[in-house]
Amino acid sequence: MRVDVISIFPEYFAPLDVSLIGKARERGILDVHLHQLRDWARDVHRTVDDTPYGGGPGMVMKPEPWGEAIDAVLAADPAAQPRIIVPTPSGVPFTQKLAMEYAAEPWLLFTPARYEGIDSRVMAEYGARMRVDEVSVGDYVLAGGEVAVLVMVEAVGRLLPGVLGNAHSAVDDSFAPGAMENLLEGPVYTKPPEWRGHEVPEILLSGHHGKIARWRRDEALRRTARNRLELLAALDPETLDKHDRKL
Ligand code: 6GU
Repeated sequence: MRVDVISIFPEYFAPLDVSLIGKARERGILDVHLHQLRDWARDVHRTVDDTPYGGGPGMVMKPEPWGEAIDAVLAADPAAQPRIIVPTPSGVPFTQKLAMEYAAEPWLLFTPARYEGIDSRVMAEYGARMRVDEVSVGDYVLAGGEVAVLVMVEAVGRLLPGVLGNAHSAVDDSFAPGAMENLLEGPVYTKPPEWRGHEVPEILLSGHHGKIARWRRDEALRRTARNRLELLAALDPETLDKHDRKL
């Protein structure tokens, strides 16, 4: 998968050199291209923002540098088109489902903004020619979209074939389609069996796979009810019944 990021802070993406994503890049599974938006500014000060039409606080990112930067990225492969992802707190929620959708794309282009966001005509221009998603990573406001891009690249990158080893699989993840759809994972334990007076639940030491599976599912349901009641409410009763009848 190719990933392009246009930002006024390309140095924000140093973490993509590290760990799982860093390895995926070394192995050629993920091809990341970072671009400095200011390279496409026209004036000596390399200005990328201006005051908002209609008044109000803050600054808005000018359309011209974004247009030229995006055109330059698109020219890297005229035979293909990336899915353009515009991080914004006003966007649709980024979910595991969307991460899986992005993981199936050959090319993603992220356009993280600073200030009050990008002049909306940029999204209109490219939205008329290709898929442009305005996406939010949660109901809070970040100083810019860069960290949101790190979140999305990590969530998508770990789903690419060959990135996760057998040691950890995406199948049992919270939110994974299937049995864990809309459920949070329960607690996990490792050795020693007793630590500072806290014991590992006995069932996990029993070797009884059927009972362990039932216990894990109960814990997942319990944690979901406690932390995310709205997820439990959204569970399809048929799905719930199907996976629970098996245990
Ligand atoms: Cl994608 N950007 C910013 N600036 N703030 C956010 C966000 C994105 N998602 C949640 N808050």
